[in-house]
Amino acid sequence: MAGSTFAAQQFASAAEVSGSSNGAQELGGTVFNLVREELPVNFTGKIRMGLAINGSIPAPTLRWREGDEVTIDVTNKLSERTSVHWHGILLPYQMDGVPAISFNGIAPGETFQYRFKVRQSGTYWYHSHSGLQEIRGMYGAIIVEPREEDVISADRDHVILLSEWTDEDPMYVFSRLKTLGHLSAVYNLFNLGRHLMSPENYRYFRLRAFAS
Ligand SMILES: [Cu+2]
Repeated sequence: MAGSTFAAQQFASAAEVSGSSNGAQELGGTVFNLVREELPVNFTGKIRMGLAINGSIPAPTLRWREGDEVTIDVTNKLSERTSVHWHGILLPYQMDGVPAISFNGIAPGETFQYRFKVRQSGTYWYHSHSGLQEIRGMYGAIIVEPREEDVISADRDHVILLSEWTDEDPMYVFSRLKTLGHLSAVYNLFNLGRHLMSPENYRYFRLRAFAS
């Protein structure tokens, strides 16, 4: 079908030019070093500066284990402040990573140490909570393995992480969002790029997962 061909081409070309066809690297254990810096990317035929963690967009997948204490050093090599929000993770508020709530963010050149006990299992994600850095690439998956035996067994474990990319300055896109009447979209930053387009340009994706 035309729709699925379009989807395949989009993913293939994006993977080719960004050199990330193998997906994000996976980091496991209890001690992590995450370095944030700019990275030239080419998702559309034009080179733009994205924001990477350890040279990767999406950011590395973090694999934790329920009950472990994890220590995560986040070093900011950007020229602006940054932060990490551990989305959906139960933790002390000082570790939540939202600037202006529990800390001022991580200044350029600074390293902030997050440390907390992992009290749950499942699939989560993390992202920058500073400005619109998330739109420019700062998001990644978290997998927390259960302490006891996993009730769901699988031969292979794959992470599918969907996102959008815009060549526009995310601040410009955000300012336009408010004039388009899609109020709910204001809260859904991942939809920024889509709402610049007219509905007839929307694309729908169907994902199939199977093992052979
Ligand atoms: Cu979040």
